Amino acid sequence: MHKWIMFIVFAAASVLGVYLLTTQLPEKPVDEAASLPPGVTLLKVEASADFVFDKEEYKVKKGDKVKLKLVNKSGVHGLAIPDLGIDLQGDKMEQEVVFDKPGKYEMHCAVACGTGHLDMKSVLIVE
Ligand SMILES: [Cu+2]
Repeated sequence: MHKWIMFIVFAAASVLGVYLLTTQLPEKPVDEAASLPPGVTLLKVEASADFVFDKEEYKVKKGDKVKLKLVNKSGVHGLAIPDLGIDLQGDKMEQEVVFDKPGKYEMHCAVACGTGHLDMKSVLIVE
């Protein structure tokens, strides 16, 4: 009799465990910033199928060590900042950059993604 109760408790706990694993864990936001090396900040640029980046301008401070990361929310895009020699696309979607020259840099999509491709632009400001 006692064994049965233990078994049921164990089974219920297992089911609950599996339920929690399958339903809750994937929704947990991953704190990407926490995994960065010390002194490095994350600059995430999100591109979407409407041929836009998520911001019209991105700001960093001179001397900042930044992990620049492009995330394609939908569609296939790239991120190029020609004046800084940055070209993110395909297998290479992130790069560590030290911005040591203040200025305004044009950034644009690096992958011919469709009709709005040529308008897919944004600005990076190094203060
Ligand atoms: Cu494009």
